[in-house]
Amino acid sequence: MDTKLVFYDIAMGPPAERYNIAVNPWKTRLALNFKSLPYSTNWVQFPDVSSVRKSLNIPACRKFADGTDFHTLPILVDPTTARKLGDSFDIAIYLQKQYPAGNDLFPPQSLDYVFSSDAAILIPLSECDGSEYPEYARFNVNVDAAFTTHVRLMAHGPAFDHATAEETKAEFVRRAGVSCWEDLAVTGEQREKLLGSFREMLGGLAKLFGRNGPFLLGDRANYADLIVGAWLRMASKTLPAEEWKLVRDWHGGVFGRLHDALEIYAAVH
Ligand SMILES: N[C@@H](CCC(=O)N[C@@H](CS)C(=O)NCC(=O)O)C(=O)O
Repeated sequence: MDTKLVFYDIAMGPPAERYNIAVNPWKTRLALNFKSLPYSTNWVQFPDVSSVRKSLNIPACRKFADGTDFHTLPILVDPTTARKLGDSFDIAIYLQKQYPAGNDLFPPQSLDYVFSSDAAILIPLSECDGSEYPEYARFNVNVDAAFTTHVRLMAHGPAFDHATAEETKAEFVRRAGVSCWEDLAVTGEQREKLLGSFREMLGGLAKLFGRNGPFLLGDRANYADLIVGAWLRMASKTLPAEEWKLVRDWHGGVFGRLHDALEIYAAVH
């Protein structure tokens, strides 16, 4: 029997140029590589996420604002234990407990970061089970809220697979309650303002990264670095190049350094 872990990620772009941008699957991929665990990727086209998740009998862990199920990835299946998990934070905890050898995802540390904003989040975020590693759970929720509040900056970035592009765009338009894809673009003064807010938010986060860096605890990464790193991966692929360059350089270059230092855990298997 093949005992490799099976990881479900969202495939963007046409098959020959497939790439991955989704933040929560990125958290899982970084964690799998960080722990040097053998796994294979099952690539799922964006419109197929719901049916794949349902076919594995994994309940939705997220809901749309109207209360209906929002089926998401990542999913991890472990053939050795027959466990199936459908939330990136649960997956990270499982990996640490089931495979404690090697790099530690959750070394004790205080992660004193709280994000608050009046800006609405279009699709509510999941609850994060804080019963284990509560510092990390709270950090995950706050970092997700902080970036999600600015995610419209990244909305027009991805190049979709031609075969599914129209369906994918239509779904984003439906969720946003706008009338066409172009309405989702943030431009001009509105963009400048949102970029300014993004910079300020990142300034708060940058304070947690000590002078030594590149990681929160110095030269060894942990899951909190991977959470931020996953958002940076998504930003790097979806922001216009000149804006990604700004993000890398803001606040003394802390996020460019973090992104680059995590490159060793970003291999796509
Ligand atoms: N709390 C979940 C959230 C997962 C989530 O929101 N996944 C997004 C990608 S980052 C997704 O699958 N989206 C599918 C869609 O938008 O249809 C987790 O951490 O795994």
